[in-house]
Amino acid sequence: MNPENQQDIAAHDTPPLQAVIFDVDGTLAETELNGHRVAFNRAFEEFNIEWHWTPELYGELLKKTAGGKERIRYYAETHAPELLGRIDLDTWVARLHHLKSEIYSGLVLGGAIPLRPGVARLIDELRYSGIRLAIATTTTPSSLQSLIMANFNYDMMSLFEVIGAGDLVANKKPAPDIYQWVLKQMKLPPEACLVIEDSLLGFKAAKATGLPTLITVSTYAGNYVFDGALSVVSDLGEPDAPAHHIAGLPLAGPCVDLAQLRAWHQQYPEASQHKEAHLR
Ligand code: XBP
Ligand code: MG
Repeated sequence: MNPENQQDIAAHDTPPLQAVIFDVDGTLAETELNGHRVAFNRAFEEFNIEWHWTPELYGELLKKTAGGKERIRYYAETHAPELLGRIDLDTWVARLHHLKSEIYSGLVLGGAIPLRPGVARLIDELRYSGIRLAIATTTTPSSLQSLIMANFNYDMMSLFEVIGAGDLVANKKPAPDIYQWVLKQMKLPPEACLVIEDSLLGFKAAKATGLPTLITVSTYAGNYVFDGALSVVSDLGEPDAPAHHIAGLPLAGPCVDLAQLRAWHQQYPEASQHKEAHLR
């Protein structure tokens, strides 16, 4: 098929871009290393538990589990199985995680976690262009609220029309549940949306929902293959701090803007099937 025909079919098949759905951790900000990880460790100290999650160990845990309570439970299962016999295990995990979330909020409200390059710029442009905005994250709503309060002039409810967060769904990423929940609230088909994700677990969740996905690789993303992503870039970029293209459809300018998102989106689903979308 010649490229012109291919473009015609893609343009015909793909509805116009109506909504952008953002992941949070690793996508809006690098929250894991100096935010969540530090908060977990401080909570362990306050609970007198001799656990310490080093940057390397935390990276391994991120590959296995999304969700803070799930991460604590996974670590208990693999490193402290004696804890599993506690009759109050669920309450204990919930209390520990609640403390961790309070500590995390304190860190981000203190300014410890800035947004990644281009995030505020792109969100502003999308808002003013009438693109609908949503969140799909495993993070606890109070932690998200703190991150937004610390970094935006708006509260999260006025920035995002739909917020899929925390324990709203039974199965966290890589299960598609949170993305399916968001689409249901927005009454949109997946092809009318574009997701921005940073990790393999998040990408799997979006892909399983049939959502066109841009990857902005985060610190903990690792050397993964994001097979089927529209494009893979280092970050969203700023005019004076260009993003780097890594794989998939090319990045036309120094940064990701609405015109670029629309151009990529119009090439879905063909783009999602080509085998170029690999991290090199
Ligand atoms: C992020 C996570 C979260 C955070 C902690 O995944 O896995 O669990 O590490 O959040 P994603 P909570 O970016 O795919 O949403 O402790 O609030 O659960
Ligand atoms: Mg993420």
